[in-house]
Amino acid sequence: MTDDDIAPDQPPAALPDGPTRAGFVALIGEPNAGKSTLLNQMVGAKVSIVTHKVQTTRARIRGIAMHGPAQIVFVDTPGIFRPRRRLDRSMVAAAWGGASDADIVLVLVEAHRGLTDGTQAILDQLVDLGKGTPVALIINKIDRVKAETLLALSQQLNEAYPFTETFMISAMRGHGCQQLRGWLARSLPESPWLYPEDQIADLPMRMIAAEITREKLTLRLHEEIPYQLTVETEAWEEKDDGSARVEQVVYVARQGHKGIVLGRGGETIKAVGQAARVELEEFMGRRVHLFLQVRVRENWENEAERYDEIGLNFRDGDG
Ligand SMILES: Nc1nc2c(ncn2[C@@H]2O[C@H](COP(=O)(O)OP(=O)(O)OP(=O)(O)O)[C@@H](O)[C@H]2O)c(=O)[nH]1
Ligand SMILES: [Mg+2]
Repeated sequence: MTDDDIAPDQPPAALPDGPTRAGFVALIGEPNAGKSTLLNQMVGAKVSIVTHKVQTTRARIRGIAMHGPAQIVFVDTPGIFRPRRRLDRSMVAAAWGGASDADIVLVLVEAHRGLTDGTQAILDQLVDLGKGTPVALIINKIDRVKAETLLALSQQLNEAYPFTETFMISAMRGHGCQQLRGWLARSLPESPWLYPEDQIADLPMRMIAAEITREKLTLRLHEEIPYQLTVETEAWEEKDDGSARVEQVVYVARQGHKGIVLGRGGETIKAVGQAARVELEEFMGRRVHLFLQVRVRENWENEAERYDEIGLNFRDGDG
């Protein structure tokens, strides 16, 4: 058994004798760096959606991990990039908000891409944030490169920014994650725990459900369509038999997108609904009846209510 083989479902430990620690650890980095994958790995459950496409995460998502006397609250954030649309600006603002509210910041960099212009821009802006928060470098996806390249990359990145600590990990495979977790647990401030110790996420269930559906849509749809839709849970009804009846709306920006999301004879939306339902049932541990509807709403990206629903600040998007 390696350090990383710790079962996520082990029984809760007895209350520790020493002081408890707790705090927020923000994950920031370019889109696709693996922030959500790392959060899920740390929490031991899929709390934040993951796809191979950039700009998957849209808002701040908290996942909670216990480590001995420490409660580590991971804050997943949208990738940081040069924003063009209102939605982009709100997303990037949410990411920086996550960083500035955190006790510890983790900057994720992809091992095979190294110090990109995008990462350099993030480091430049981190310097401006300058408030003495520990910032650790996380070189992720080490499974994609030869070990010999990592030392030079670490040196180059540490010359670009005075990181408190450097970790080389594979968020997907879990390599290096136990060391990172241990360091975080030791570095957080002494504090009472912020959540009940069996809580793993801080996001309403209807939002988690909408995110799961958006993940399935993003995986199935191409080009700009995933970026121009949003999903909301409109109704949630608990049934007597213990199941839940969940109604969701997919807002698309163009009439033409509606047909694509539905697919021929409705086959695309049907497959999306099925995949989302299976995952939601797994997450909740009970049966779900999921109903999806697609509505055209050309201007959803300029409606404050849509932003509220996904936990973004509409005003942050003011150009
Ligand atoms: N090979 C490899 N792939 C990884 C690793 N970590 C994440 N990935 C993959 O990288 C892609 C992006 O992962 P995400 O976790 O969605 O990345 P993100 O930083 O949250 O992306 P945004 O939400 O778009 O900002 C997915 O296809 C992951 O499976 C890793 O350690 N190794
Ligand atoms: Mg993400």
